[in-house]
Amino acid sequence: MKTPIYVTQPYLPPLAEFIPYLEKIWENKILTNGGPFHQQLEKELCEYLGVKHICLFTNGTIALVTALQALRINGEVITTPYSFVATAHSLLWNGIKPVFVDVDPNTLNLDPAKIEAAITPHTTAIMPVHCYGHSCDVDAIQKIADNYNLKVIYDAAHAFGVKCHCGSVLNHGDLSVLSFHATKVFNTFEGGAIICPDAKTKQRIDQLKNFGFVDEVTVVAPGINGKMSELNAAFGLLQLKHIEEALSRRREIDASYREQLVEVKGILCLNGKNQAADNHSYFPILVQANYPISRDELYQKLKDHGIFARRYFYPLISDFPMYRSLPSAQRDNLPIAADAAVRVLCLPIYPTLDTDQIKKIVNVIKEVSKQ
Ligand code: T4K
Repeated sequence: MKTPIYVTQPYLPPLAEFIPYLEKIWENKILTNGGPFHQQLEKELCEYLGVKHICLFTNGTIALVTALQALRINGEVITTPYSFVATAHSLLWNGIKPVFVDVDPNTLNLDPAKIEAAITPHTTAIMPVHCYGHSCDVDAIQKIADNYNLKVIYDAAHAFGVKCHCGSVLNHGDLSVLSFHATKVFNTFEGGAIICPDAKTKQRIDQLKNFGFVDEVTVVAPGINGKMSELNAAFGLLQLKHIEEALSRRREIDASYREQLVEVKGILCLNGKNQAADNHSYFPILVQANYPISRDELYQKLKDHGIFARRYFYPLISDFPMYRSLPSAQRDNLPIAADAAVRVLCLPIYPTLDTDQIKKIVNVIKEVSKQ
């Protein structure tokens, strides 16, 4: 029996280290509603990430939905088709029309050069994604937002710990949204967060994630229940103690793939351009036309060897039934994203992936290239 190798595996610290946290919860009987672990995790994450304020959530999707509510976004929002469906779904949940704009061929992030042409009198915001933890062109996007008086909400689900030229990438835009899902670099089983620049915005977001309550008898908005529980927050605190070793192992795996794949014709390894700190959350490769088989054939070949690489992000969001009739979803509007979606393959990367497993994955890719 071959042991399957998945695209990722959650980082789990030694179980014994989690017991004291559970004992504390059993002792004080606070399970949720902004308890002590929730507060401590907010504080420690602000310090670790280098951000001013953070609001913890049950997951990244509810955080995205709430971020849009917090800034009272409506009308049309410019976004990328090349992401996980939650990005655009958060717009539909708010009754907002997504307007898809094509991506940059080098980063596969929203192409700032194509944003202006998509702006209409109904546009209120831009929602870019730091895809794979590779930073968007934050300066160019901000310039456009300033010129047209638009808000910017970054879907930073992949960008935990990523730094660009001026510190944490999470400080750009009006808000940034993180995911702490099991498959992410930093996980709390399920979880998410909104990074915000000032205490007033944090207060509004904290109200919105708690039904809109201000106090026992005052409700100021039709809020949702998006609070992170004490169990998840406690796990996050423990994860944070191990984050450096997890990131450093990811860095080694990334370097090892690059070194071994550099000479394989037709395989292009994507990377974050000029970032001050990467998190190596994914290892995306593009299968080019001069590789002997197609991306889907390579995906299948790896699967036959028990290697479950994933086609993130295929299909494009704009191809799903609830989006495909939008004018901006049409193929001729999104040629770069459409091409990337049929070429990309995310190879397994996670801290416990060992050298032999990496070799096995690389060998399948190399063997094909010798055909
Ligand atoms: N924005 C962006 C750009 C996102 O990528 C995401 C989530 C969001 C927003 C929304 O954030 P959340 O609401 O999820 O916090 C996964 C994740 O479910 C999803 O969180 C993530 N993006 C997306 C890119 O990937 P799937 O359908 O690929 O997950 P799944 O269950 O197939 O897992 C992939 C592999 O991971 C499995 O083959 C095995 C391994 N795995 C997975 C889980 C859940 C484990 O080993 N243990 C586990 O518990 O969506």
